[in-house]
Amino acid sequence: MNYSIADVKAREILDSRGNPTIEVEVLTSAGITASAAVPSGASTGIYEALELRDGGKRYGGKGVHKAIESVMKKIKPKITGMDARHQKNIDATMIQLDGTENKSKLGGNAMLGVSIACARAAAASDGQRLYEYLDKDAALLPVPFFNIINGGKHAGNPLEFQEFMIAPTGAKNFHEALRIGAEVYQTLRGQLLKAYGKNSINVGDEGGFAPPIKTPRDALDVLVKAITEAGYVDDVKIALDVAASTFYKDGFYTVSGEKYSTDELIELYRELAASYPLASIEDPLQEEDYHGFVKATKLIPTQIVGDDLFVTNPTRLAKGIEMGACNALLWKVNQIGTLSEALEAASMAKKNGYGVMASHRSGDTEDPWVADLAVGIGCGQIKSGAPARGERTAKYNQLLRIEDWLGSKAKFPQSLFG
Ligand code: 2PG
Ligand code: MG
Repeated sequence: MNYSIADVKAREILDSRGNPTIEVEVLTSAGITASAAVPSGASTGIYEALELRDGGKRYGGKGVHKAIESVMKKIKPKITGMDARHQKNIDATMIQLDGTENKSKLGGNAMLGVSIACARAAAASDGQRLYEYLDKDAALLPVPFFNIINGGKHAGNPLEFQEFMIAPTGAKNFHEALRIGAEVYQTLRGQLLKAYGKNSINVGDEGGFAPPIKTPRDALDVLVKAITEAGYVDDVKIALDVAASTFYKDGFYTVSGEKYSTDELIELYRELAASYPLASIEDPLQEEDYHGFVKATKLIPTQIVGDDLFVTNPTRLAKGIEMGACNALLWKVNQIGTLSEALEAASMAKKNGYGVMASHRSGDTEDPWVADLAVGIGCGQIKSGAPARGERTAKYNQLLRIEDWLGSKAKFPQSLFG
């Protein structure tokens, strides 16, 4: 079997927000073709790998012709002839070629497309699925965290907190978790329609509802009501992605018209954790405040997930581990730009007792590779938005398939959060 890379192609496609993004195709000399589409965030951390965009008039400046040029003119000549299985070499070659801290020369988007497409080509060459290529013994499906109320930069409502998620931690397996999530989502839809009228069932970028709710407590009350009516009080926990950098300014956080210091905001989380079945809080503070995160991790009795703080960057994560900031990593491969570096971050997190939650982006595509990766690394947690909208269900449906393929070997976390 010949694994060498014979050709690389790149094209501009649209993401779920209607913005352009890059899709890369890798062809091996054995005739295997594999592709990967690259997602894109809205609440992007300032330390993320740079998305190379064209500027100018076309697509409001968001075109990706420059990223395509990176792939075709710079990356392709270097990786043609390389063994598609040699992921680390391929990624290291791109990192060297780029030569910048934040992948601004080639573009993190260009590099990620190549990186994932190579992994897929290698897997397909061996007749393997992507998750089993990463680990032939992979069998752990993740608990899904469904973002069913959207706020922040993902919606047009007044909520500052970005994501209100439900996690069916009491489910026996993945398909039951998905069903519970979908039932609560539909129950919530009915309740919102009754309580707030038609406008409240418009959805945000990740498929969650964006009702005209003003405070985090109101949103949490609405969630609890839906979970209760759907009959899953014992099976469903709640999680937040606050994305606090988006409402932080000059030392203060503004929530529902009130200013909070770091300590006051931590106190608010403690109160929320005492009143609601809160299991996980992502980015409770702004992305530069390592010391605040250390305090938050000590004082708040939930999983504390670092997204904009760590940006899936092994160096930033190592600092967090050293200091005791967070106890979980949000794992977004496009934040760092290559599969190898993302795998390094995930294994560093695991080795140090940190949880790992695999994640989509708010601007995503119908490509479900993150579902395979979540199973491949056996992280046990994933967030991919609401159980609705094609680019979100693409990931959940892929997890259903993987569960099916694994058959009796499939496992599901039985004691996530106790
Ligand atoms: C997040 C994500 C995904 P974005 O903050 O975790 O839900 O949003 O892709 O906009 O960064
Ligand atoms: Mg986040």
